[in-house]
Amino acid sequence: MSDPRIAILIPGKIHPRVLEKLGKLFDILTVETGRGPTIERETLSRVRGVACAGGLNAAWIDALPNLEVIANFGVGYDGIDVAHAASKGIVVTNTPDVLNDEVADTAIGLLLNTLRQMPRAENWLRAGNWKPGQSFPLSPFSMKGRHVGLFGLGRIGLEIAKRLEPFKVKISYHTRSRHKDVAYDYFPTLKEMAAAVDTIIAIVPKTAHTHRVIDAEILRLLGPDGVLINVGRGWSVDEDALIAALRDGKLGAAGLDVFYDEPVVPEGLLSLPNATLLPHIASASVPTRNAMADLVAENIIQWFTTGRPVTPVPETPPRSKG
Ligand code: A2R
Repeated sequence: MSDPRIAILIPGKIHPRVLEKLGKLFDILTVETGRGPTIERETLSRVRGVACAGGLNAAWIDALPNLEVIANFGVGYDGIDVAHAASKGIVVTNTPDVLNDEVADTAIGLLLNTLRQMPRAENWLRAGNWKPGQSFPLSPFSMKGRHVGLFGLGRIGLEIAKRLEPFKVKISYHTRSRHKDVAYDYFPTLKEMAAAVDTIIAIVPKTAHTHRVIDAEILRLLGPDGVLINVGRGWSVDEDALIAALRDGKLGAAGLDVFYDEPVVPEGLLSLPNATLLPHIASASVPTRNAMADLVAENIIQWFTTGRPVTPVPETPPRSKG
């Protein structure tokens, strides 16, 4: 299928493979992102699809009178005003599943690094500190004997849990609804789980209900040997409370791949030795990002060929176009 009359808008940067795939079939318009659209009305009216990695607000959606589909690069689609899109019958798609393994692998790596301080040990070696009679200090924490609570047990959370099993740690989880098909202990509230476990791995989406829910109280319950790992969204953590808890020894350590106001990382975190910090790389390998790009393109292509996008989000109608 090739229809150059259909214009696909790409606001901001996106993986080059999306441009390459869609460029063979559609008229691609690339524009800077910003508060709202500045291109002329006639061009905007030709746009029937959007592929984006940085979100799309209501102003953009309203400026595109013939928009039918918004394909998001990423499983989390909190940057898109989905309620607004849904109210206008516009389908939103995301890229679930293709990144589960990569994000779960990263979560395990981040947990191990946080517990065993491997990045710090390597820096110590590279700085020439390893001399006869000198050894890197013992890590205060170990994976051994931990009780890990997964905050979120969806597609990615389940993969993290499966990877934790061979480490012989105890595994529990908190979600709003209990999973009948897993044997892990369920906690109906985050607070109850935090009181029972010594490690939390957060892998929940950014929603109105997950805003700064990992607060001073949750961190206090994890305790001085407690560890927080976040590979979901920085939105879920009260970063000021986290900095204070790490600084005051009320929480043992934290490993973060996501931050509240990315790419801004608070100075308070940067200066803490018990924080392991990554620049939102959980899905960022060449193969996984290629798979995500292919799924973005495929969602648009399928919408305009069969009327059935591959991975529509639950909030927008999984209806057929034709
Ligand atoms: O609450 P449930 O039963 O819907 O479980 C979901 C859980 N979850 C929550 N748990 C507790 N309190 C909440 N307010 C809450 N909201 C959601 O998060 C489910 O177990 C999990 C989300 O799973 P999935 O929708 O399968 O998402 P996936 O693919 O695992 O990705 C998670 C997030 C993305 O939204 C991005 O923000 C990030 O990871 O990359």
